[in-house]
Formats: sequence, C-alpha cells, structure tokens
Amino acid sequence: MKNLFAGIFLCLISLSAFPKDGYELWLDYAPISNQGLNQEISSLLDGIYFFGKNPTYQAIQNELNLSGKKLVGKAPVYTTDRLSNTKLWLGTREEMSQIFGLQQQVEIRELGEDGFWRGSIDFQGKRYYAIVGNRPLGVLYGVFDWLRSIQTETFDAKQEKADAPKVKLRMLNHWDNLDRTVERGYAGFSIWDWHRLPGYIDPRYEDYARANASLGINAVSLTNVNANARILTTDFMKKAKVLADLFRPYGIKVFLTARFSAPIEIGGLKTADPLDPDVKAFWKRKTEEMYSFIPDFGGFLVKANSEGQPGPHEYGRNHAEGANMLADALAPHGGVLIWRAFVYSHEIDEDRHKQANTEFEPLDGKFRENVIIQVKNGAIDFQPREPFHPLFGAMPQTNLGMEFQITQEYLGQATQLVYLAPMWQEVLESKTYRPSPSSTVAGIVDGKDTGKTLTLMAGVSNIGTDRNWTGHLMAQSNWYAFGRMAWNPNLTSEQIAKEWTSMTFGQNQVANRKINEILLQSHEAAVNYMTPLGLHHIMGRSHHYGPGPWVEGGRADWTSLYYHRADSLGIGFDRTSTGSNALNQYAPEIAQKWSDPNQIPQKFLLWFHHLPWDFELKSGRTVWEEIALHYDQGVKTARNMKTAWDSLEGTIDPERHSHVSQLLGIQVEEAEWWRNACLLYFQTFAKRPFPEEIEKPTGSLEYYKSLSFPMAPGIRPQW
Ligand code: BDP
Repeated sequence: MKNLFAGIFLCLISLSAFPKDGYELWLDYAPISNQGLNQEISSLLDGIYFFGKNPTYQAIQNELNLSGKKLVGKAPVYTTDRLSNTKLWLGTREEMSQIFGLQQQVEIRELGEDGFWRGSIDFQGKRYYAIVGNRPLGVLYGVFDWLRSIQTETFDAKQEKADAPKVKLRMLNHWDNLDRTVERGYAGFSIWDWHRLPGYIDPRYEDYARANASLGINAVSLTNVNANARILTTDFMKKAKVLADLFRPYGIKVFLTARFSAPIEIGGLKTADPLDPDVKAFWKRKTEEMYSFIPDFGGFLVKANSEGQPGPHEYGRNHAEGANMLADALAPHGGVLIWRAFVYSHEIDEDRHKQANTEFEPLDGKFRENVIIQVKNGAIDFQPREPFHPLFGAMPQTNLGMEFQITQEYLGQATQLVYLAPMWQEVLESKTYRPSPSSTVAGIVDGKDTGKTLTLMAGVSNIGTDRNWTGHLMAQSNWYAFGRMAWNPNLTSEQIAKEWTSMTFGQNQVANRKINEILLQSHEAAVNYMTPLGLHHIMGRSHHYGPGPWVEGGRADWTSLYYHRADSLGIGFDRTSTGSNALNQYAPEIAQKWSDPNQIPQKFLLWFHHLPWDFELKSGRTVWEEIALHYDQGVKTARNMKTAWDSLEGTIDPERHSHVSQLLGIQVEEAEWWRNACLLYFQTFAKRPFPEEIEKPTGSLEYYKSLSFPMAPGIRPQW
C-alpha cells in the first residue's frame, strides 16, 4: 500500500509539478517508479567513494547530485573512506588496481582510452558496485551509461557491462555564424554568444556539454563550414578558449572551421596558395597561437572549393596539397585536419553525383596521416533518402569519416517529426564490397574494414537557443541517436528509440510503444510524401522548405529539373552507362545489379534510371501509379502519426503533448502540400489519371507555385 501511494505521488510529481519544456533533454531523470530499483539506487547513492580527484570527477559528482535528487528524491552521500559505509566505487583502473585481479586489469585496459567497465565487486568480504575507466573520462561515460540503465529501469547489479566507443572522433558540426545566425538552423539562434564571451558564461554551455558527454560525443566544431576568417583572430581565440576550458572535463575537444583564404583576409598576404612559404608560415603561426590558448585544440574543419568557398584550386593545387599544408601546421601539436569531400562545381559539366569521386579518388594515399576526409552519407546532399556515397570503399588508403545531417534541412526542418536513425542505419549497413567483399559503410567508418584508427563520425547539429534546444521536441531524438550511433554504428534505430523514449517520457510502456512506432515510421513517411522511389532535390529554392519540383533557372545543379528530368516520356536521372554512368563509381557488384531497373532496390529506382511513365514494376503497377501511391501513403502515415500521438493526451504532460500535437498538425498539412504539389506537377508530364485508390490532390498547381517564403529560417543572410 505504501508503495502504491509512493508510486502515485511520484507520478503526480512527474506529471504536474514541473511544467516540461524539454530543456532537460533525455537527462530529465524522472523519479524511478519501480520501488525495488528505487531503494537499490538510493542505497548505492548513500556511500560514494571517488578513488581520485580531478575536474571530470567533479563533473560526475555534479551529475550525481542532480540526478540523485530527481531519481530517488535525495542527495547522494560521499565518503572519504573507501571501505566503511561505501557502496559505489568510482575510479580509474590504475587508481583501483589493487582491487582487480590481473586478468580483469588486462580486460579493462583493452577497452581503450574511452572504455568503461561496471559491475559488482566482492572485496574483503563486502560487495561494492564499481564504475571503472582507463581514464577519468571513461568513468564519466560509465556513470552516464549506468544512469541510462536506471532511467530505462533496466539496471541489474548482477550484470557486468563493458563498453567502448567504436569511433574515435564523435563530433558535432555547428553551422553557426559569428553573428549567431545558424545556417540551416531551425531552433533559434546559435547558442554561442560570441559577443558576450569571454566575460559571460551562459549556463547552457555546461548543459550542452553534459548532454553530449552522456552520449559519448567528444568533439565539436563551433563554427559554420562556410567560414569566417575572423574566428582565427586573437580576440575570438580567447572566446573559444572559454568554451574549450568548460568542455574539457566532459572530454569534448574544440575544433574550428578554417577559411582557406584567411591568410589574405586576416594575415595581410596577397595569396593563400598552400605551397607559398608565407602562407605556410601564417598557418603555422596561427596554429601555434591557437594551441597557446587551447592546449588540446582538436584541429580545423575545412570546406574548400565548394559552393563558392575559397580553396587550393584557385592556385592550381589539389585538395591533398591544400589539406596537407594545414595538417602539417597541426601535426606538431597532435591536431587533426578534417577536409570535406562535399565539393562540386557548376562550371564542370559532370553529373554532380560524380564530382567528389572524380576529384578525390586519384588522391587516395596522398593525404597526411592526421587528415580525415569527411564524406556526406550520400553523393548529392543530405536528401530524404540517398544511396551511400561511392567514396566509401573507394579510398582504402585514406582516413574517411562520415558526415550526417542532424538538422532537418531537407527532412521537415523544425515543423516535422522525422526520426533520422533508420536512415542512418540504412546507410551504415550498406554493403560497399570494398575494400573487402564483406565491407560495409559502418566498417569503413569505424575502421574495422580498413584498419584505420583515426576514425570520425560527424553530425551537423540541430541545436539552437530554443528552450527545448532543437525546435521540435522530437528532434531531440536525432541528436540522441546521432551520439549513440557515433559511439556504436551497429546499434539499431529501434534500440535507440526505445532508450530515448523512456529517458524522455518515462516508463509508461503503452505510451512508449506508441511513441516508438511513431518515430520508426516517420522517416519512410517523409520519403514517401517528399521524394519517393529515388526522386531527389525537388524542394523549394534556397530555403529548401516545402516542395519545388518546378524550380528552374540559374545554376543548373541547384534546380529541380536537373535531378528529376521529367518529360513526356518518363522521369528519373539516368546514371547508368547510357547516362552519366555515376553507377560505375560503385563496386561492380552494385553497379551491375543496380543498372538493371528490375533488380535495383525500388527505393533508388529513379535516382539511377530514367523510366517511361508506363514502365511496369514488380508490383504490377506502372511508375506513374507507384509514384502516386507512395505520395498518398506518405500523407496517410503522417495522419496516423498524429492520431496516434493525440491518443496519448493525458498520458504525457500537457506541455509536451500539445507542442508535438500542434506540430504534427502542421506536418499533416505539409505532407498534403508536398503530395498535391508534386503529383499535380508531374501529371503535367505524365498526362495520365491518378490511380483510383488514392485520395486526389486538391488545390491548383499555380497556387502551389506561387507560394513564397522569404522569411524561412536557416538561410544565409546574403541569399
Ligand atoms: C547544403 C546546405 C548549405 C551548406 C552545404 C554544405 O544547403 O547551406 O553550406 O550543404 O554542406 O546542404 O556545405
């Protein structure tokens, strides 16, 4: 009976006492409803002993104070005697070496610098629970993992757990400008308050670090890849130093974007030629200065010769010459140079899909060891669905990192609920057949298939000043999922959704099942109502908000017509040998299979093939009918998502329920808008009736074409 009352009490607290605005993210630490677990944790928190002292342990202590009070309703107690009154041991393997047998010491050591072990230990007749790392940071990761098991109510003291990240650099890329606008940002302004730094330290910085560390994210590039050289001036270095100092206990290294023409803009030189001795000296000096402020500075991230950004091509040099010059400046300090493979030029008359491979493949083996080439998941640009980028597997002698986009530029921005983990999983699981027949994208990214150790997974951040950080509350799941997949690219989207949902919304299993279902169908739904069957790049011009299959004029590779190629005969981009032959950039196993429209997975059909409207698919339907059905299905799923969410009213706190419900209302309208606009537009070429079974598009094409959104968020000020 007592337990029942306690349960009701805790439930009431979590439902009503604190209005929830999503600020706490997945670190909300709702009271533990399972009484047995509640008591067990309460008792562990009653005697905590740290085997050492350092800023990371201080961060752990802060987290335990915060979470303890919320989870079990009381502050943890720390002891100074490691044996009497102690229940929970925290420390490094070395600090705790006497406690472990030799075998166990070896096992823990093999977990590497960020790994951890947690479990029960019997020592001198008493049982302790221990969380151990090879470094204090490993202890922090272990503590967050332990807290996650408590939040999801899966903690079992009898079970040992050892874990270590599979990828070395787990990184967020902010596309934040120094004036606090965020390119492709839909959650307010940049959280980096450059103007008031270094004097004013926004408390949010620490919460940001906590959230990232809880996932194992250990690197962050603070500034936009369309870079401003000013970030490399002394004034800004002093500001960046404050953030680096704050992030250090959480194991997060700061990177900055380097504008290739900085030697001219802030160095007073006439050239930025990477082989020029003065240019080299400029970067050497700048890098040294950077390390004088931030001794563990991560390095530079560079976008060069892409979309108008300066780069080595201006001086007749290639990407390797550009990257290596910067890498040489960083190397003496242990820094890493990340160079993006997102390059294409409208002056080159070659399918944009092919340009990165054309430029980079011949440079395989020519980059320094501290260079990583950061490759987007697909060859075009973060489209709702893309086949994996053919650079994965094509450069075995080069460090290749993954770049995912967490911010939903092409996937509903902050008005739509789209859980991106299924898409990332699809890419990571893709077989590349290179360098070995069993290779996958994940195996290349985590080094398993290449033997590389300087590995990277980067995600373009979706974070801004909105109270809930990500604009759409449910987009927090994407930040979360990115971090978890960067830690372990083999985790499944289902697993991650389950964790996130119960950490964010609590332990109502029925509600959680429904939320997970919504999350897991959301990506396929968005692909259906935006770009089914391999269609791509048919969104509104420049802001990329809403449909724009009619976009033409100006730079060809920024139009929709370039990509969908609809005409009276058919639709799709022929990338087989009769067309651009981009398919040839994949391994022969893929190129062969995918060049046959009857064998290619249907989801990539029009990405690689231009097919007649009446081309018959496996389903027995024509291309035209199948397109129409997919658009319609997307809308129906969006509606079902809203109905399912609305049925949770009263189960989820009213603030968060209403927020998501309203946005789902917008999402349904936007899904209908996409379907109507695209189907009406494509029908002008197909000149065929809509299939009987679909709901007919409403509105007029002229109306959809006339819509304009000059104030849409996330665009560059100069656009
Ligand atoms: C595109 C964005 C553009 C970015 C570019 C990039 O539209 O704003 O600058 O990617 O990745 O998706 O550099």
